[in-house]
This record gives sequence, C-alpha cells and structure tokens, in this order.
Amino acid sequence: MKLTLVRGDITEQRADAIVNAANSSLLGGGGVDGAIHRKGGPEILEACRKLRASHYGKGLPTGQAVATTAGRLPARWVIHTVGPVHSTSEDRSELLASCYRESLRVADSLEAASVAFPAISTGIYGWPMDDAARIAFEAVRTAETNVRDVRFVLFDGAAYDVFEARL
Ligand code: AR6
Repeated sequence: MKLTLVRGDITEQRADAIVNAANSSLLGGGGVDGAIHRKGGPEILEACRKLRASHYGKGLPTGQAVATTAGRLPARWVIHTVGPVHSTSEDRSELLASCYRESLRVADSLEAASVAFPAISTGIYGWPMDDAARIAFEAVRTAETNVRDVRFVLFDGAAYDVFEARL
C-alpha cells in the first residue's frame, strides 16, 4: 500500500473513493461534509436519504461507513463515515480507528483501488490533530485491504505538517 499526504481540498481528488466525515443523520452538515454535498450536487443527498430510509432510520452508527455516488465530484464514490466526538473523559480511539477500517472495507466491496481520507473528527468533533494522525496511520497500516493507494488530504498547512511529522 502506498500512503500519500496531500495538502488541499478533498472534493478535488481524483480517486475511486473519497471519504466524508459525516454525522449519523447522513443529511449533510458543515466542514468537509458541507463541501462534499455542495460541490457534489443533490444526487449525493438523494442517495443518503434513500440509505436512511432503507437501512439507517436511527442513523449511521459512529465508526461505521457506507457508500453513495459522488455526484458531480471527480471521484466515483463517496464513503460516508461517522467519527466520534472527541472526549477527555472517555477513550474513543477505537471508534476513530473503526472509521478508517470500515471505510476501507466498504472500498474493498466497491473494488476501489484508491481512497482519499480527510482528517476525520479533527474539525467540529474536536479531535487533536496529532493523536488523530497516529490513530489514522495505525488503522490504515494494519487494515487487511486491497486498496493500494491511500491518500490523506489535509485542508491546511498546519494539519499537513502534523501528519507529515507523524508519518
Ligand atoms: N477537504 C479536506 N479537508 C477538509 C475540507 C475539505 N474540503 N473541509 C474541512 N476539512 P470536519 P469532523 C478538514 O469538521 O470533525 C460536519 O458538520 C477540517 O479542517 O469537517 O469529523 C458533519 O456533518 C478538519 O481537519 O469533520 C459532522 O456533524 C477535518 O476536515 C461534523 O462536522 C474534519 O473536520 C463532523 O466533524
């Protein structure tokens, strides 16, 4: 597996799949979720609504992942995963690791060879960047997957530097 760090906007990635740091409603939000729905167009939200109706009436549980079309984005699929909100009173690392593993498992089911991840949970959900990078690398490196090209797309220079130092 080739691991690459990219500084930029994940909505511009040409990969088989890009991962969305969603929330359990699957109905969109701010941050990377907002950008993906805005640029990908209404087809993604439509697919999310159908998934809610068919499988996730109570919401997609934290740590799980599910795929939809990528609409107008250059990727083929969006894999939506729900990261944990960071907590200082409880260790939720396993749930964050699960987001990466489950996303790769969904990618395998799509026969996706390239997957781009954002730094899940490090924005609105408050996870410290360095710890998030450690968990992300560990989860991806130990995953049993056929995905050959894994990219971490970091939105700003500070996040990129933290991931680079950790790598
Ligand atoms: N490309 C790559 N990374 C981005 C982009 C982008 N276009 N935009 C933001 N980031 P966040 P979370 C970075 O808040 O913490 C939403 O409302 C951002 O700088 O998007 O998992 C959902 O609906 C940060 O480092 O996701 C949920 O309610 C990282 O992506 C909630 O936010 C993740 O930040 C999820 O919170």
